[in-house]
Amino acid sequence: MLEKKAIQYEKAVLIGVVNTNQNEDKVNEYLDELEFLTYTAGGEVQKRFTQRVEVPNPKTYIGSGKMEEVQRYVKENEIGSVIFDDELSPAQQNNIEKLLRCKILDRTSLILDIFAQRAQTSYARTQVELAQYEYLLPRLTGLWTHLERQRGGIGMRGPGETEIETDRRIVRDRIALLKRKLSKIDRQMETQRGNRGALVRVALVGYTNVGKSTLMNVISKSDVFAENKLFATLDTTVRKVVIGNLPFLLSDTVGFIRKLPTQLVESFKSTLDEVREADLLLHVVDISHPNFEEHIDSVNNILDEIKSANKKTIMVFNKIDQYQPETIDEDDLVTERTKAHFTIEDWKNTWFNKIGDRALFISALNKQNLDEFRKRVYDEVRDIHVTRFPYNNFLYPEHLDQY
Ligand SMILES: Nc1nc2c(ncn2[C@@H]2O[C@H](COP(=O)(O)OP(=O)(O)OP(=O)(O)O)[C@@H](O)[C@H]2O)c(=O)[nH]1
Ligand SMILES: [Mg+2]
Repeated sequence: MLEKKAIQYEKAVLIGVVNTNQNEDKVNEYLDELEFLTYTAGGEVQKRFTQRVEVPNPKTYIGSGKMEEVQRYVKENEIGSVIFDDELSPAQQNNIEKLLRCKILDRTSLILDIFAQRAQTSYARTQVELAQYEYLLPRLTGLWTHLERQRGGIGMRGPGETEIETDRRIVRDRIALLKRKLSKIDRQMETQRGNRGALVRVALVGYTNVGKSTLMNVISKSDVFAENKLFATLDTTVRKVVIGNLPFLLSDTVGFIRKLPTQLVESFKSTLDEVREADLLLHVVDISHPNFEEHIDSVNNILDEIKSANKKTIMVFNKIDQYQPETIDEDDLVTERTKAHFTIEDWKNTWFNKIGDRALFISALNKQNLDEFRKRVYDEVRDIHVTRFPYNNFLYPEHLDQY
């Protein structure tokens, strides 16, 4: 009989701050996401601490009274990691670690850790390693040295394990080496992309866990890894898809997230080339997520960062099967109707008013509305195709009877 391996989840607590930019509800939403990230990294959240802090304490981020409370809790409950929902300065990280005597992570190091854990190919591993070294460089002095590094777990994967005590010079050399290695792979990939000819290129983009890989799988009948954790996909997969008689290339790539560490955007540049060089973007959105509008903004910001914000885009609202609007009882005259009460029809109208038929509502899982999806993608790809190959226009009849 196969031995069942129990997954050991490491105990963690989360810390977030309330201020004028983020009220209590918002912080809790952010902490929900941080909890999901923690779970993806292998941690189990035992408690959340929040404090109203207008300007973070330069030494310890939160105030000393709150810190004592956290300290007691960490000690009494054998907490392995304390995770902050923001980037800590190297000094803050150092000070807090001395006080709490456990691993201190921030949003950036947690995301880097998940990327390190998930990187499959040597290309992805090299990119993550580079990002981790860039993150570590300003934090080298005394970081984690009083902890047993062998313990491993969250935040301990990747280059930190063996080389944390080495001096900056060695880290800088390593960064230079990784950059050289990456630029060599980049050149190879560029050639590969060049070999694909002039086929129209379509890229799936979107927040993490919205269903990009699931959609890729149903559209291209391929088998890309999809699961209900964050950052299931780190590499780019490209498939040739044929709708009707029209072939094009469809790529699925790494998902985005709010405050995606800049080190990652930087080192994943060439993975993101697939997006940068695409003719058409399919921006996939999880409409069942309460924060989906904010997710759209985060994705648009990153697209802007990689100079792809002005591309032709179809908004694909996915997971309509899971969408649950809040309801108001008929005799309830007090509750105000907000966007949370919108039905799918309301959202359709809102987006159709905004961008016309460049908004689509589907369920990749239940295969709802996929024919309309195929038709829309077909029409867009065809438009691009005929401008590129004006002379074989006749191959692509206006009306398709079947896909
Ligand atoms: N209910 C529902 N779940 C879906 C739908 N599409 C995808 N999912 C689920 O959402 C989760 C994430 O799907 P993925 O396809 O891995 O998402 P992704 O956007 O590729 O995620 P990353 O690669 O992590 O960025 C999986 O558990 C899917 O089964 C849908 O239409 N409805
Ligand atoms: Mg994916």
